[in-house]
Amino acid sequence: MTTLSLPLNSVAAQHVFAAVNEGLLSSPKALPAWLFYDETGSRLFDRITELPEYYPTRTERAIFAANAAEIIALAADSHALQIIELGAGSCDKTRILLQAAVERQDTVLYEPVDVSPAPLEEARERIEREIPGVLVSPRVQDYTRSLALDPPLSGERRLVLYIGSSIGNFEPAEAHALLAEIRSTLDPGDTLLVGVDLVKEEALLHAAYNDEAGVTEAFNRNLLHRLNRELGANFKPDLFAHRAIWNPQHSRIEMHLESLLRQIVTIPGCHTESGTGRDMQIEFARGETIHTENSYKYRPGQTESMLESVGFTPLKTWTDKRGWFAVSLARAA
Ligand code: AVJ
Repeated sequence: MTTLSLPLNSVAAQHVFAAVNEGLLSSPKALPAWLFYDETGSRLFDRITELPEYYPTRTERAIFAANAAEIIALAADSHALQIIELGAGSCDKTRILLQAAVERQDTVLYEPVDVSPAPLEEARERIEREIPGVLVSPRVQDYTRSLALDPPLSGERRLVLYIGSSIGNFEPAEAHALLAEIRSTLDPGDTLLVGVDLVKEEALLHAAYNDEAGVTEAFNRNLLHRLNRELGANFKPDLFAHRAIWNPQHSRIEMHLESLLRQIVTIPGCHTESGTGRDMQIEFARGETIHTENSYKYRPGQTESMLESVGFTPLKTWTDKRGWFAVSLARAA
């Protein structure tokens, strides 16, 4: 029996261990999508957003570019705005909205929240250099576990950004609960901007998650590399194939890692709340998969009704010409 004590000293590693303990010892095997975003994974995701096949990021950015002034004006409702972003990552598209906000008011407080610290730090440096007037106050936090927002500065209204189709990772009931949680932390008058990817032709969806260059494949497999790095597991990532398939019943792209043969993987034990200290032996049948992500695609109007059901009043929805992506603004009622 090997007992790993060093890497698991951090709370973060224990969080990873707990997720693995829960997801790989159950059947079917699954891991939560937040595990993708270590430093390597965040960089791979940034490369995904630039792939020719991956339309969501550039489509949402175009919607912001065309409508930023209107979005900000509607959200502000003649007050000053403070902007909070959940799952901010590299904050790239947000800069368009921040630019529009500083054009209306001299200074804007911007609080990006993300589980990955490195992209947040880079974004802070870049935004403060490129958009004078924006004060960036990053927060490393898993907003799905706790969403304690600071109270607004007096007289200011908060605009929460939940963009990039991040909500697509959640099952409908979880998405609903998360929006309800966001609503409960806001005051009447505050607003929420949600970006969702829309249902479209299957070939387009399939290509976006099965790119020619193999970046999505690397992003998916990085999860196993991460478990090797952080938990001392002995996954051979090449023995798992990237699978991304459209599930029409659930209106979602599913990503899986499929074991190419029968194999047993060992994860050293650890003494934590969820660990017994004994090594974990994980057996994979040939063809068995680890379900690593769901990416739900919405139908027009669906976001608005969900927002309404948790106490928001939908104000306006913007889409692109092809109807591929939608951005909805709603006010806390
Ligand atoms: C960051 C959740 C919006 O679902 O499209 C990209 C993540 N996964 N390629 C998405 C992702 C594979 C992405 N989200």
